[in-house]
Amino acid sequence: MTEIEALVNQFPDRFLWGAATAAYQIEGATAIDGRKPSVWDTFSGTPGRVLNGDTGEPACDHYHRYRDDIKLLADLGMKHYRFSISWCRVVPDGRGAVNEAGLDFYSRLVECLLEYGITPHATLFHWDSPQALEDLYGSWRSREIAKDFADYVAVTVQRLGDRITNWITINEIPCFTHMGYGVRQVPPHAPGTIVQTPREVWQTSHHALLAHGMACQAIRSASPVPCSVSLVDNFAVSVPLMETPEHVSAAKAAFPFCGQNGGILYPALTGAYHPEFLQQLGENAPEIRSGDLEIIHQPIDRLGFNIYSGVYVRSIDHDPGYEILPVPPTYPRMHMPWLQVVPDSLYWGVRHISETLNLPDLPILITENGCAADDQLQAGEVLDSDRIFYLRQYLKAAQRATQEGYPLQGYFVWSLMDNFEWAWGYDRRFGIVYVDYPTQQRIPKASARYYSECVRQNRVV
Ligand code: GCO
Repeated sequence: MTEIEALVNQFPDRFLWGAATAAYQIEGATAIDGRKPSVWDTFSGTPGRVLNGDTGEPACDHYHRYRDDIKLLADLGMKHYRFSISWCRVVPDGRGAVNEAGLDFYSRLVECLLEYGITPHATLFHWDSPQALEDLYGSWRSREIAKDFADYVAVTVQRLGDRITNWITINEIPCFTHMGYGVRQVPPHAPGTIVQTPREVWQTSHHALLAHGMACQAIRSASPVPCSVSLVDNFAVSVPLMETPEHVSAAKAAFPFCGQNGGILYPALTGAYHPEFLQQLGENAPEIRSGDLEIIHQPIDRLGFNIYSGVYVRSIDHDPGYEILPVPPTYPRMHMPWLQVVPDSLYWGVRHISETLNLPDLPILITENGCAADDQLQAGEVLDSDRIFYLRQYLKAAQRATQEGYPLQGYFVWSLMDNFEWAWGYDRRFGIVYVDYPTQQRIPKASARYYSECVRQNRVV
């Protein structure tokens, strides 16, 4: 390595490296040991909802193969692992009776991670809400879900909190609310409920914010030891078309108005919906009861940032002073319609938290970054140079953020292995490890070797 390479590509000491997965996407075993259906079982079991009729069964059969998968993680040199706990394994009806067999599974999983010296980071909700609560009160449409979620969280943390000290309340509120409920259209994500007004959709994300806040309180009171509490969001990132002062200002001005940022990230991190954003929502704004924002705005120890792509913004000389640019047809993208390659989105996402939201001391973890590629298994190998290209660019953006002193503390690749990619079923592969579904064989792709080497050297290779 030349001196320049060392300087340019090195991550700080103690940078945390890992891989991420989620319960419904890998576990399978959907109907054993007391687990009851989640909304994703119902959704994927409904013809026409998921590509090729794929369901969460058997996924990667991780429920039975977790020991081998953790050994694989260790072989790849991972020191951190982000996974999710399935609410409907632990409290199968969503409220009430606790299922010991469900908790036991996660207990065994954590034991195994610790045996290999891998630190667990547990997400308490990654979209698989109990179907029973959908039947009872329409899950996220009801305020009641926040309390039920907090109760499940308390039980889980009481039981596992001696060994798990990195907790994530909820993964990506925009996806299971704004993509799970739609106005006069079939929403692509579970529960897939068609509602009448955007206000009803905003109400579901407001309830999810409340659930996050109450879960933070539940974790802190239930944990037997000091722990770290995070929210994971996939906030939309405005990237300046050029790094000149006027375009940077435009990107900052646009940030609250990108995606749902002003109505999800802002209340969670600042304790208020972004005022102009709320004004723009007008009659579509959710009902916000007095005291809600205090509950929502809990102190968190870190922000988890899931980043795949971003939007370019330029400065314009008339109101509102910025323009969010459309994506040109030939813009490079990976194997998903929405997956434009915008490596700078990682850097700018981190910087927006520090500067645009003015939270320079809030540590950030990249809790997901990765891509789908049209992987070909040939002669026992997957030579996914396209995924390596993607990862290298994003890792360079991460390294830049650390070098400039932004509090980016770690990176988890999405995903450890190919898995159930929601409405796309098994058709799209995001893993650094190939899963041959008929045999359940795991085959590390070239990108797994690549990533493993970055981890080993603590730099972009
Ligand atoms: C996400 C999800 C993952 C997806 C990944 C690729 O948090 O969006 O956490 O479950 O599989 O993002 O789409």
